[in-house]
Amino acid sequence: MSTARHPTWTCSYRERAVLPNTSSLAAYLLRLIAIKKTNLCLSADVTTTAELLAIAEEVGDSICVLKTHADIVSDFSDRTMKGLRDIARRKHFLIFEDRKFADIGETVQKQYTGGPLRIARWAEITNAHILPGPAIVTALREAAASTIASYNTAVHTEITASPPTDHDDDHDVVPSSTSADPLERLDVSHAPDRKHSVVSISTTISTRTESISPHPRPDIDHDDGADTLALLERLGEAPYLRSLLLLAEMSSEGHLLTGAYTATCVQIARAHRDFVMGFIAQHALNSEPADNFITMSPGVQLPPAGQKDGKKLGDALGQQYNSPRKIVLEQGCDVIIVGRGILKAADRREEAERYRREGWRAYEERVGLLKA
Ligand code: S5P
Repeated sequence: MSTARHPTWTCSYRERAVLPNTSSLAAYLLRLIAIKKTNLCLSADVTTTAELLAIAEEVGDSICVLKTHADIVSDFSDRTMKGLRDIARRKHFLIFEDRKFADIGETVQKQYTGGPLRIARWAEITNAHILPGPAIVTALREAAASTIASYNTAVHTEITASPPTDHDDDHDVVPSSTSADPLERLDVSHAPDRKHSVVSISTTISTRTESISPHPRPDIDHDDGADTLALLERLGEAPYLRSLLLLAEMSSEGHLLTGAYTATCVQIARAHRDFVMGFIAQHALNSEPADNFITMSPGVQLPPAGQKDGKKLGDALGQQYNSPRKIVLEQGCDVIIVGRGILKAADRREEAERYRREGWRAYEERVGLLKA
């Protein structure tokens, strides 16, 4: 597969945000990456809510995406979802639930929206194998659309209080919420002990749908000297939209996602550009002029600080590691996914920064912003 010279290879993340065929969520992510100067995704493979929220808080400033395995979190609950969403909003990153769906359409819809995890509700990104055929994508897209339709509403809560009474202190102040985050809005409707007799609530509902014609954002896309915080402020919250990554290659030794399988994966993605943001793969897979898929790559590790790249790294269970430089500069991938490389470090914040710097430098070198 000849992918090395595709134009996206040398395009900046900012330039790619405005290419045709870029969904709003992909454009948001590309701008987020450009503003925070990070193409690092943390794979937060921890087993309790406390650990998950702690690591998100600790490295949130250094990442563009936080990847979860919700099914290994022993006490996963609404508190986990809300906590994660809250940190994602404050620290500006997207959430990717690494669910690796691989069943028939009817089943994946239920797995995506229901059960104890309700993934579609809190994770902007998830992923799927194409083993069952292309209907897995249409099924997940349909489920995402209905989740968006039920939650992505602009809720205007208007309070009409009766004339003041002696019991005014009993009136809660009900916050008016127009947050893009349904978990936030749910809180408003569940506020305790509301005095229903004196409060009337009117709700306006509107829905947004995903578009693959990116909207120009001159306030972000042109350098006017604004600093990172100001740009993040302008970027705003992530839109309440959903996107899918297809597993086109794996990092593990002897995996079967090769050749014709990988090529079929790309074809399926092209038929669903509004929903499929890109791939989990070890190489960039853009090859047709209209392609602007984002490749996220796991199996990334650095040798300990101070040591040079040496022998090939791996674990005892088939995982194979490459350096950020190899993955981004030589293989043209867009986001590096790092788990144990950061999770096992003594200073995880500092280690995340080391990976961020390496990944960013490799990107700058690839697109010609930095000389080798
Ligand atoms: O091919 C793959 C695809 C994925 S999503 N290889 C992977 O390792 N992953 C995931 O990336 C894996 O499930 C794990 O969550 C993470 C890699 O973790 P690490 O500790 O090896 O960096």
